[in-house]
Amino acid sequence: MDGLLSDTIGAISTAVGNAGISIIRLSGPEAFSVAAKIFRGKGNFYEYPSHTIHYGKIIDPDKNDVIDEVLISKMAAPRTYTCEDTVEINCHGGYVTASRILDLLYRNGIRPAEPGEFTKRAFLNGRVDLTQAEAVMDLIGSRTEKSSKVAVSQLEGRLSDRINKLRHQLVEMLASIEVNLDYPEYDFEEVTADNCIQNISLVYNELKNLIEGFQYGKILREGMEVAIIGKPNAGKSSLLNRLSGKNRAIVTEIPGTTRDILEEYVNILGMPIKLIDTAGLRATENEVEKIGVSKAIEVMDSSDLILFILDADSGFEQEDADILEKIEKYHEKTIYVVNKTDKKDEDKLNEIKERIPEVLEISVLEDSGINILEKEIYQYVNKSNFDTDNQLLVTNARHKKHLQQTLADLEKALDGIKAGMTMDVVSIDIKSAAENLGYITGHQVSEEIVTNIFERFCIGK
Ligand SMILES: Nc1nc2c(ncn2[C@@H]2O[C@H](COP(=O)(O)OP(=O)(O)OP(=O)(O)O)[C@@H](O)[C@H]2O)c(=O)[nH]1
Ligand SMILES: [Mg+2]
Repeated sequence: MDGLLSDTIGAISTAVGNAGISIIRLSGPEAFSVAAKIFRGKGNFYEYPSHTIHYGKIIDPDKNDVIDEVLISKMAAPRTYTCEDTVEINCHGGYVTASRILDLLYRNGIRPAEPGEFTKRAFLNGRVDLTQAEAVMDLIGSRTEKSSKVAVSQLEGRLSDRINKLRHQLVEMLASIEVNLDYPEYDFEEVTADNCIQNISLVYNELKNLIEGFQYGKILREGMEVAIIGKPNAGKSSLLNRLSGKNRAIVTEIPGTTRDILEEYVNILGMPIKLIDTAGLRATENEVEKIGVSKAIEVMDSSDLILFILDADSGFEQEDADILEKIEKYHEKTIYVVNKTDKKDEDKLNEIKERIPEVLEISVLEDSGINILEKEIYQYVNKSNFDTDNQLLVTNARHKKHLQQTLADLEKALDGIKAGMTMDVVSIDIKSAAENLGYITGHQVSEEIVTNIFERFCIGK
């Protein structure tokens, strides 16, 4: 057996903290012998059938101390998460009990699992591929139902199936080229420039579609970034507090209250949104405020959507005109909102409506118009024609990078064929493309990448 997998690992698999129960998981060749040593229940642990659960006690064999009453599950390789012998101990929750059991296990030859090591073993033992392993991580981190749906679909291997199919097409093409070159005496079907271009283009277009879905996938995974922009005192922080349901930002009637960028994750109609509150935009001499203003301008550029907040209490002012000018180039990704419509000063409101006809009227104070704003934000994300339930989405930056490299390789191959290069030269680029696709699913992957990916897992998974 691989040296890396010959030891037995253990960790608390449930969240750290006070809870009804905690689950400690062991995986590896010594899992059963160590469990047998510290568990006292009815009968002999070794004789329990696989995939059964048993009541008993965890005893420190050195001191004969009872540590906890537990339920223990025994699962024999290979039908387990890691494909190795696995034991799960359901003990009472709370950090102290679980830590005492863990400590006992470590004293008896179990090694503490590194973050993601259980899933890494599942990968190294061939039970899941890399995209599936990464999906486990996404699932743990998903903030909404939609993003967890995408992760589950990757966990089921849909993305890997597609990538493998495309990779297989390239490998077949390589094989045909090689057969043609190496065995000209045999009567194989000739690989012509035309059918090569055709085959490569098919793969190329499919990859392109996958990459185009990335931006939307990223929004689902990490949350769409929505920046709240406007002049001081318009009610930006009040809106952040209202949408997040928390008293997150300081709100005062003093213009220039918010100085720094504030971020808060909110869930709008099932969509993860990263709301960003910013400093009110105005010309200022105050050094701190100046930095805040320039940060707000940066955020305008990087965010996926801007909410430009105007103020019905003050009407349309020079500061609004200045912002309007700055925001013009982001018109496509801006929702215009006028707050404080409870003030009922029709003239001032009309002043704003004249300048910005399509402005959404809200009052954070009276909680009016907020639902409509939430719907608009939601619709903005969904106006891209993505059917999240059925569309295969690339959500992971690592996958996207390799897809882009594959595309570049295929472009080179296509250019080469068109420039009349010989097939053995062209096949170098096709081979590189196939390799790049292999990196995504881990069919060809260096230890370095594997380690890098699994380090980001939480311990116990
Ligand atoms: N009447 C009324 N007052 C509001 C409304 N929303 C916010 N305010 C008040 O407007 C003032 C400014 O609110 P903030 O949320 O701090 O405004 P801001 O845009 O974050 O201001 P800066 O951080 O200074 O840029 C506070 O006194 C709020 O209570 C509203 O809908 N109606
Ligand atoms: Mg503020």
